[in-house]
Amino acid sequence: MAFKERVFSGVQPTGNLHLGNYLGAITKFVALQDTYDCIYCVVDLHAITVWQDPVELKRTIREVTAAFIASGIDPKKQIIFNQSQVAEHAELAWIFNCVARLGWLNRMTQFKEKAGKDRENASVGLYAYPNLMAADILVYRATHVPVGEDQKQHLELARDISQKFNFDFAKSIASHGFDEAFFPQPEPLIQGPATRVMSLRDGSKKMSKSEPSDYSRINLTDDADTIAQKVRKAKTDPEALPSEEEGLKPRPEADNLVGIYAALNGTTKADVLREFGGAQFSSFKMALVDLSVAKLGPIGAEMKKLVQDHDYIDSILADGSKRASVIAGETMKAVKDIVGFVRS
Ligand code: AQP
Repeated sequence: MAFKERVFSGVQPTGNLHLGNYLGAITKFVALQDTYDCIYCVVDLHAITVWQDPVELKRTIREVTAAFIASGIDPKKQIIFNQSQVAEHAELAWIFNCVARLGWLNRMTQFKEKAGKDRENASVGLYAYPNLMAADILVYRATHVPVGEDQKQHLELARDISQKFNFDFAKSIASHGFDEAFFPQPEPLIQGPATRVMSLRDGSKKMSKSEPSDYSRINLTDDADTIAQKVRKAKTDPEALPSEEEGLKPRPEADNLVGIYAALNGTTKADVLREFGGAQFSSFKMALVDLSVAKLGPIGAEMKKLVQDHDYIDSILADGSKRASVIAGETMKAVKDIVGFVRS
């Protein structure tokens, strides 16, 4: 059976959305809506794998929704919803908890990084996070998943879970009229010059919502002055920019800023170096400020406006959840039959 092509991806409502989330994920979401049916999810169940203040969580769920819309995702054409409103995500995740192997989860580097030294004190949810992510994707039998580079390993795990489910239940799948694999092998879409945007303070660390220093990231809601300050203070080295990409290799901070410029401008690092090769950082940073403000300013302003309108945002999430539930419900019915549950 050929699978219907469908895009799924999610963003956690865990704090300030930043340039990494925007370039690594959200801009891709926007581009893909022209060619695919897309489902974009505010993954609030993932968010609570680490403690979230309930009042703040509600705010950030609405803020991520506002970011999707302000960036250009059409909520009428595509589905935008929050994960906790579609119970099938958690239901399928349980089944995947029974399919995935401990050894697979033990290899997940994100758990190791996030749990840190205090592993015993991490939530079980944080450990099982990749199984829920597999369920998010596969409950829609999605075929394409745009994500940043940091999610590559989790995507590979989703593919392993899909394959093992199809293998373990092959007979039952066939007996229920599915002549091939029940779940697809979801393809990660990780492309372009900014699949891993690094901290502005340290070119070896990913730009991240949970990094304590706000100067490490550009938030989507930062105003022009704040963006300018952060770019000006971004760590660099004393050399001029190289003319060839090869010259960026030993210079992570320069590489990062060039990648950000290229992604914001819709070009490549090579194009940026053709224009700025030999320039000092002072002049390159000025150009980067102008570009960042021009691209992010209108999105931040629209987000701030949209997020005030709870009724509008909540109606988008309610409508999206209803439409998502129809697809997820169909998958879960079939999964229950395949697994051998009795249902009425
Ligand atoms: N620095 C990044 N560069 C490129 N892509 C990134 N993404 C995140 N950081 C970068 C991509 O954004 C999407 C949503 O991410 P998420 O909210 O689900 O969680 P995350 O990857 O854990 O993001 P953060 O900001 O780093 O959060 P914390 O600090 O809580 O860990 C994903 O597609 C992700 O790849």
